[in-house]
Amino acid sequence: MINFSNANFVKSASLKDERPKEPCLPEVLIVGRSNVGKSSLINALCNKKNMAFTSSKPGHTKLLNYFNIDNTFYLVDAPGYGYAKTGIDLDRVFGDMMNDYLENNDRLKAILFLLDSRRELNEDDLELIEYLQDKGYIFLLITTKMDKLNQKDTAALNKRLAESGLLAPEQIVRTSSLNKTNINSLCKLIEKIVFDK
Ligand SMILES: Nc1nc2c(ncn2[C@@H]2O[C@H](COP(=O)(O)OP(=O)(O)OP(=O)(O)O)[C@@H](O)[C@H]2O)c(=O)[nH]1
Ligand SMILES: [Mg+2]
Repeated sequence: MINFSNANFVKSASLKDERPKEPCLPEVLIVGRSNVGKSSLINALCNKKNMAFTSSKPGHTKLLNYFNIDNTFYLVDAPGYGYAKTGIDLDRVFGDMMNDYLENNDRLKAILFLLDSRRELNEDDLELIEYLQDKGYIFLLITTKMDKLNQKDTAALNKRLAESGLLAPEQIVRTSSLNKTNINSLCKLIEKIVFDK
C-alpha cells in the first residue's frame, strides 16, 4: 500500500533533464487549465494543507513541481495553461515544457487531466484531451470541484462527457478536494497504475 501521507515536495524543474535524479521513480502528471484545482488535488491526495501551493489567482504554478510520494512515485504538478480565443494556446511556457516532458518519457505512467466540473466542455478541451491521449500514456479525466454542482449539473456533465465519446467510463473520476469526494478511490487507482496492476 502506498502511504500517500508520506509525501514531500522535492523540486521544481522546467525540463525533463532537471527532474530529481535520486530516487529514480515512476511519475504521474497532473495537468489542467489554471485554477482548475491541481495543487488542491495534490494536497487532498496527500492529506496535506499546504504542501502544494494553492491560489485563487490563476497561473500560480510556473514550473513542473515534483512531489515524492512514499518513495514510490513522483506526482508532478504541471503549470496551468489558458486558451487563446482560437484553438488551443498551449502557451509558450506550458507548450515548451510540456513538449519536452511528454515526448519519449519512459518514466511517465499516467496523465491525470483535470477539468473543472462547472465548465462546458468546448472544442478546445476536446482537442487537448485528444492531443494528450494520443501521446499513448494512461489517461484519466478528473473532474474537480464537484461540491459546486447540484444533481442537475452533475447529470449535464455526465451527458457531455458521454457524448464526447473520447473516454471510457472507467477513465473518469469525479472529485472534490474540498469534500474529499473520491479522493480515496483515486489514490487506489493511482496505486494500481504505479504498480502496473
Ligand atoms: N469549492 C472548491 N474549490 C476548490 C476545489 N479545489 C480547488 N478549489 C479552489 O480553486 C482555486 C484554485 O485551486 P488551485 O489548487 O490553486 O488550482 P491550480 O490548478 O493548482 O492553479 P494554478 O497552479 O494557478 O494553475 C483555489 O481558490 C482553491 O481553493 C474543490 O474541490 N472545491
Ligand atoms: Mg497550482
